[in-house]
Amino acid sequence: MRILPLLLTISFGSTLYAKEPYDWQLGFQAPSSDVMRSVLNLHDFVLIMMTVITIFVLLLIIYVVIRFRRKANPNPSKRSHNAILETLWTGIPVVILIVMAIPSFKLVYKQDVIPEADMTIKVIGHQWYWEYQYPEHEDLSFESFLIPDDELQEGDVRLLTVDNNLVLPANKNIHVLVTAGDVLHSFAMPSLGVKKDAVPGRLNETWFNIDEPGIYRGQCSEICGTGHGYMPIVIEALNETDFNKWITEQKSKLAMAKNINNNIIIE
Ligand SMILES: [Cu+2]
Repeated sequence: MRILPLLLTISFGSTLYAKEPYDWQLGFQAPSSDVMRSVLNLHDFVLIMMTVITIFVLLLIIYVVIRFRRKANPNPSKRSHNAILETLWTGIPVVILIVMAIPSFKLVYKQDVIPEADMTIKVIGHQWYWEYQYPEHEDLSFESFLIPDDELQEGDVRLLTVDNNLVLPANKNIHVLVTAGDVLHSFAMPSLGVKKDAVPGRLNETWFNIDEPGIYRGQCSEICGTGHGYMPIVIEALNETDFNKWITEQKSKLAMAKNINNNIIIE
């Protein structure tokens, strides 16, 4: 269990495993994918290294300030080189950097290489809403807009609730194609460890595998204009059966809409 969220939970009484930001939150959201757990592990590892190095340097400075002050050391040494010391203070940092680089590259590789996908979803950023397409499901697609403050229902999270959630299956490798229709946006889901730029005229790709069914909230993370703060991303993860049921429902709705349109054209 991560210590910082635990302490914060004790001090502020917030929910530990919220997949959304909570009041007085410091640090990261609870991870809900394997990639995000790896990100947190690397972060914790680097944090420990940083802390140890900073304390070591601080102690060294305190020692030097006291030990070599004018009163304690009236005749300073004339020495200007020390081969052993210089080798050490070059060599040790190199070793530290290598120790940090290995897990770091492993993680970059893990995020970048998309495992065999169970489904593909296409995400398109617009000023200022998201569009989601399910290319494997008869071109099913819909838009997702923020619910404004005056239309929020009990239990809705302000600025993080939308009319149409991005519905996805949990425990599946989801291949995500990201692009934009107008300006730069960024598809970011903190609890899944995903942040991918949405660039007009270009298709970026990423992936995630959601641990368990639930609601996950993210936001556009690339300043894209005045509505940038008003285009949240809400992922609703369902188990396989519920997801298949949802897909079937959406498809029949789509077919009905197509029929109505055709009839109007024929008439
Ligand atoms: Cu934006």
